[in-house]
Amino acid sequence: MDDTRVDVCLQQINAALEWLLPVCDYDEPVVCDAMRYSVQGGGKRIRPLLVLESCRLCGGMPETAIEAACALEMIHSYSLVHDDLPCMDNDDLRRGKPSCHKQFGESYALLAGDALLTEAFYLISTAPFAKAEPEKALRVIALLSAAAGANGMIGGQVIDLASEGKQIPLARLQQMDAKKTGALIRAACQMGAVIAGAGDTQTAALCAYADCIGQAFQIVDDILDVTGDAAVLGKPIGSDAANEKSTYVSLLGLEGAKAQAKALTEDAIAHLAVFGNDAQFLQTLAGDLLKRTF
Ligand code: GRG
Repeated sequence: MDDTRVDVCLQQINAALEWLLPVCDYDEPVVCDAMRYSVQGGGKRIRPLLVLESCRLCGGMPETAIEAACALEMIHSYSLVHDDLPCMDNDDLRRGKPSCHKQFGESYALLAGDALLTEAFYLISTAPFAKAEPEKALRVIALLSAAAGANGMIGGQVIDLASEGKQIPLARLQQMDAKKTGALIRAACQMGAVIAGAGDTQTAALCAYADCIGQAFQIVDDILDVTGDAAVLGKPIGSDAANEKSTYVSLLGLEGAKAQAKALTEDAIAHLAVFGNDAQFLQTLAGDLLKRTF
């Protein structure tokens, strides 16, 4: 990928998150500190990158989508904070640092996650693009809330919890991951498209691209849990096997999972054909996600 362009986008996202996260207006800043700690903890920023680039690719100005991009990253961060809690995965490490509840305690981690989710929607509803074009903001809010909600990301987590200690078939694993991982990735592309005022063909192509990279992303996650380097990943490996979880690796074998991720990445890139030569950023992003080591 054009490293300079990615670096510029990442700097914009990180700077925007810094000033868009709420500042505490009373004398107990612990939850605001926990929110900042969790959001600014070294994530890859894939979802906000997808929002900004989808917007640009559909003819919009990426700057108009920055609040929506940051809101999505806040929701992603909340999901990680809650996922690490003792009542969920009970993970002590996230991105190589103590997880939020290890650093701030369970009660404050719970509240920080709740606040990140709530503030995300405040951010979109008060963004400049929402004031200029409120109907677009309503569509973005509907997309994001559906993707994060009971039939989206939360639904994926429910299937995950209900599958504990069981072997599940491939179709069930795909359904779980389409919700748990895929829904926010698809929403990222859709949100960028809506803000740009994209037509149906562009939106459909971006959704198809997102669905392919979303599934490939989860397959690579499963592969890294077997072959990854714990120091690079920032968390221990082997947890899926230790918990006897069905994964793409357990169901397809390591080589089968790698082949599936590669095929999905190629399909993702093919779906970008409608954008011609302008889609290089998203093409390269798909390839980079396939090769990622963390
Ligand atoms: C809200 C209770 C509650 C649970 C949410 C979806 C979910 C449940 C938790 C997310 C945890 C998880 C492992 C989801 C799978 C998707 C995934 C691989 C997330 C990691 O995303 P990256 O790699 O993270 O983009 P970084 O650290 O780069 O931001």
